[in-house]
Amino acid sequence: QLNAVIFDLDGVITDTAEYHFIAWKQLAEQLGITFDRAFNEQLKGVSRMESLERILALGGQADRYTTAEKEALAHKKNEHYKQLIARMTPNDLLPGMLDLLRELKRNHIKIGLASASKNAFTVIERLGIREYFDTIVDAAKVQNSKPHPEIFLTAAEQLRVAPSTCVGVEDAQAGVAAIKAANMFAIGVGDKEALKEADYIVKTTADLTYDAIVHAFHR
Ligand code: B16
Ligand code: MG
Repeated sequence: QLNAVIFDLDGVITDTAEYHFIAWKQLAEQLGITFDRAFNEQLKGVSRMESLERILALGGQADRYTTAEKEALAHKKNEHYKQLIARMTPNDLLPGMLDLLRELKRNHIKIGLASASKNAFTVIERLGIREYFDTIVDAAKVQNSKPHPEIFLTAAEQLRVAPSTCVGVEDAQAGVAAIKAANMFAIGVGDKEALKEADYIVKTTADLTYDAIVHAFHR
């Protein structure tokens, strides 16, 4: 029986990856590091500090800064990111997502959020979908980042449902791995090759309908 659907945020509900990209790119340029969209793909689902480490490593600057300096750099990126997301509106919801949330509610399926972003609350508020979520678990509430299952397990616990009755939805490989490790049914949104660990894959959120989820889960 399907009791809950637990969503990742960035790349599933909305495309904040673009804003992360703009903010990291500006910081990287100030440090003399250039990176492109292809590299940005590798930052999806990865925490803020780990993203910074990867960018510094890309520029051959892995050992150049102290921990305090790195925290200041990450803070600077986040301030820019916060400016960008402050302008988000319900129009920034990915195709079909509002319908899906409505359908889940109508069918009494619980809805959770499991996001590696510390800005998850703000984004959900800006998108105007706070009311749909029965629980929101973000990076500030867990010790271990994806692919560790903690964030998905915490969401299931707060929803008071068994993990095996949950569907998790992710766009990142580490996220799909986290869902599988939590013993949930994993739906991947995006590239078949990259997300091959998922139990069911859709190309875009437009294909992520309530019926498709229920069918896949009971197959
Ligand atoms: P913040 P998700 C992740 O969110 C993003 O995919 C990733 O690119 C970002 O670095 C991470 O959140 C941390 O975000 O700096 O706002 O705490 O995909 O797990 O919803
Ligand atoms: Mg994501």
